This record gives sequence, structure tokens and C-alpha cells, in this order.
Amino acid sequence: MKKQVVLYKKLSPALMTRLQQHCDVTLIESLDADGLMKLRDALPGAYGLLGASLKLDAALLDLAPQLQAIASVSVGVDNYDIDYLTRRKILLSNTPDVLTETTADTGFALILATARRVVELANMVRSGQWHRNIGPAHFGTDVHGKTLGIIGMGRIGEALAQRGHFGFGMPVLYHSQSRKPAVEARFDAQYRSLEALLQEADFICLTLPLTAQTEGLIGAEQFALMRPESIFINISRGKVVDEAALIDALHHQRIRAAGLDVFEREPLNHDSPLLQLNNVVATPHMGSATHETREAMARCAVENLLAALAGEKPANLVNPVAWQG
Ligand code: 8YV
Repeated sequence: MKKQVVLYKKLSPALMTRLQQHCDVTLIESLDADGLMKLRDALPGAYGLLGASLKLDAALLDLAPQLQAIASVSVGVDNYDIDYLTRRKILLSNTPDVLTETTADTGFALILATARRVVELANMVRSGQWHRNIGPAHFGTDVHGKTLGIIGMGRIGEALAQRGHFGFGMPVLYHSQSRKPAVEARFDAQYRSLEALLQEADFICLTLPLTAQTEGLIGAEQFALMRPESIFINISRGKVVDEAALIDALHHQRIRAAGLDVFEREPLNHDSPLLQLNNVVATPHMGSATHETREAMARCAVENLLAALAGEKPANLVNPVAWQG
């Protein structure tokens, strides 16, 4: 008998076929109120879940007594109560490697767009305001040769360092829980305390996961250490930053600008003060959002789920303690 699987993220036809060869699949088309009701109704029969961008807390998963595996189409796992899942021996998998390069590309897109004021100046052209050669009032700031500071040296941080070092001749500073000798050797990267990195770097990039330890890591005290010409980039999670402190720092020009792909609450409200500031480039959590990478992530998630439901160890198991193989 095929096991029941509930999807709350649509798959391509090829991946849907792959999954349906082995499972009975219920697709929740959207995560609006109606979709969430359908999800709740489907949970009692579910052996597997696949999706992303939805907090699956204990209250919801208590409705799924047969659940064996959750395959997240994401590298971040802050939407899951890992202790709860482990206690229930529910295998949680994610999709780490396939999105690394694309997400690092997004990080550099924000570095360049923010430093060179691309969005602001492109909008000026589009709105018919380009009447003469631009002058100092519209100049941006260079990226090449500037100091790149990376907070969180995991796969994405390393890919960002690669781009900065080899692509733009940037000295690389990093802060992480542990020293990374291979990164230091490969990119001539130098370890710094968080405080020292904030004081020294021209570009300060967050590439670390949201955990109980990192939530609110960058607040008023940290923004006060940054230099007025520094640029803040966040491609990790919005809640790593005290957003009110960020707005205050930008508003009082304690930092030059910010490139943000993630926010405390998503989607970002249209009336957010961040959107009133010309020195903010805000993008809609598009870090991994290319056709190629999202298909690769979904493929990875499907294979993780099929492995788990077949009693095999998924390739990208987040909570190996839950594995009873
Ligand atoms: C998207 C991400 O949230 O992978 C993550 O953790 O933040 C992004 O890739 C995810 O891909 C949603 O499908």
C-alpha cells in the first residue's frame, strides 16, 4: 500500500510523477486559510510532508500521528521544532548544497545593487528623471577592493567569500562559532570577533541560520559599532536582526545603506519604514529563487522523502538522532 504524503509546495510534473510512483499524494495548492484547513484535514493520514515557508509546530503536527518524515524545500530549518520531531522520531531533511551558489549570487547582487544604487538610479531613468549626466548626488560607492565582512561561515558564507576574494579583490573578514582554517587558506580570510568585524568591514553580510542563539544578534549596540560608510546585507533570516534598530540606524545615517532579502515578518508590509528609505534595496526572499535551483531543491526534497519513507537514511538528515536505521 502506498503511503500518504501531503505536499504544501507545488512540484514540477516530472517530480510529481516521481513521487506518485511510490506515494499517494495530496497537494495543498495554497497556504491561505482554506489551504491550511485542507492541510489540517489531511494530516491524520499523512506519513510524509514536503514543502517550505510554513511553521510546522507541535500543535499542528500532533494532528499527524502517523508522520514519519518531513522534507523541507529549504536549507533553513527554523520553521521546525527539531526537539519535538526527534522525540517523535520524525525525520526532518533539508536541501543544503543545491542552493548555495544561487543564494551567494543573490548576496552579491544585493552588495552591488546597494553600493551602486542600481535600483534607485534605474527607477530614476524609468520615471523619466534622467535629464543630464549624473553627478556626485547620484554616485554610489565602489565594491572592488573594499573589505567584505561575513557573519556565519557556512556553505553560503564560503561561496560569498569566494566571490569577494576572487571576483572583486576584496579582503575577507569573517566571524563564526569556530575558526575555518580552510577558508582562511583559500580566501586569505581573517577571523574577527563580531565587534571587530562590525567596526572594520565595509560590507557586513549575514549568512547564518536563525537559532535561539542568533535571534536578535544584530541590534542597536551592533549597528552603533558599524561605520557610517558601511553597508549591511542580510540574506539569512530577518529575525537575526532587530529591524527597528536597523531602521533607526539607516534613518540616522549610522550606516550608508542596506540590502535585505529577508525580514522579521514576510511578506514585508508595504507601509514598512524600510520601504520609505532610498538607501534600502529590499527583495522578496529570493535567495534561492531561480528555476534551476528551486527544481534542484525540490528534487532533493523528493529523494529525501522517498528515502525516509522507504526506511533508508535521507541524504540530508537534519536530526540524525531520530534515525533508527
Ligand atoms: C527559501 C530559504 O525560503 O532555503 C532557505 O532556507 O530561505 C530559501 O531558499 C526556500 O527555498 C523556500 O522554498
